[in-house]
Amino acid sequence: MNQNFRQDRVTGAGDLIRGPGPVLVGILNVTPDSFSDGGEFRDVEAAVARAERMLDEGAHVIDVGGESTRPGSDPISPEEEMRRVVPVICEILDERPDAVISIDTYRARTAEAGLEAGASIVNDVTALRGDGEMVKIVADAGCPVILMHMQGEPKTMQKNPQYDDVVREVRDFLEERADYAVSCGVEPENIVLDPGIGFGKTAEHNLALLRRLDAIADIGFPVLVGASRKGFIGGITGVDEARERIFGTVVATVLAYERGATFFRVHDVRANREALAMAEAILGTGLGFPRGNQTR
Ligand code: HH2
Repeated sequence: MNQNFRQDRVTGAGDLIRGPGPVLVGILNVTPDSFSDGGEFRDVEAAVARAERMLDEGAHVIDVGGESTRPGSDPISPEEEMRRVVPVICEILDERPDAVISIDTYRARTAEAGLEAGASIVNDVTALRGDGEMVKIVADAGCPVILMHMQGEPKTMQKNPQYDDVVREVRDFLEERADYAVSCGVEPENIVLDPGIGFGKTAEHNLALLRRLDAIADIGFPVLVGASRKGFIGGITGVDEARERIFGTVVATVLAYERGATFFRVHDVRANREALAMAEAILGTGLGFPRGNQTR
């Protein structure tokens, strides 16, 4: 166990992911170029205000990212990524010491810096393939990790995504990545799987995965869905402006919940929380949303 990580935080995050009921992960992009909110939360003050608002609206986790992975995006340097995210994590925790923070990065050094600053979950869109050192950071920290499927890399992934059977291939990939993580010392109860909506997938691929999320949930780990405001929702609903794709997003959230997803990475926390509260009530699955902001 790496003692630089704040053990109380990591334990709290583990309890959170193992708890019952849906988990709302609020998106905080500290980037100039994210697809729906790029540039909005670049300075620390604006980013912290956004995080606090999402916590007040019911987010259980704040996912802080310093590099856009939107289709066509270029990577930035690790130094720049750390410069963007570490002060924001520190400042959120100064204001809200109980906040659970995940760090959205595929770089081990950034993950390590984020964990040292007080983040307690690693969200890796490469599912531990992007940086050979990442699995060790996660295993040593004993923290939860989100393993996401992506075909190709952000720069080119939407050019011509191809699958014979998208559900089977994504399922097999995630199962293999979870096995790899466990073989390297990650605790199985710290793993969350994510089909990677919009990452090397056409609208049809995204819809097939959302329709058959039960196949991903059957692997035996909690499932995260990140459909919020994404392009395929714009294509279906005719809403060009990403930040206006709230209605399409909440339908994706609710139907994903019905099919077994329990983590939802969203921009619009309040709308998704209210939709999930209704879904829980109708399905009779709920323990009752809303619960305390950060303690479940
Ligand atoms: N989507 C994005 C970024 N990180 N992480 C997980 N686990 N799952 C996702 O679906 C996911 C993710 C892309 O969305 P966003 O952060 O809003 O935009 P950008 O990459 O342009 O910053």
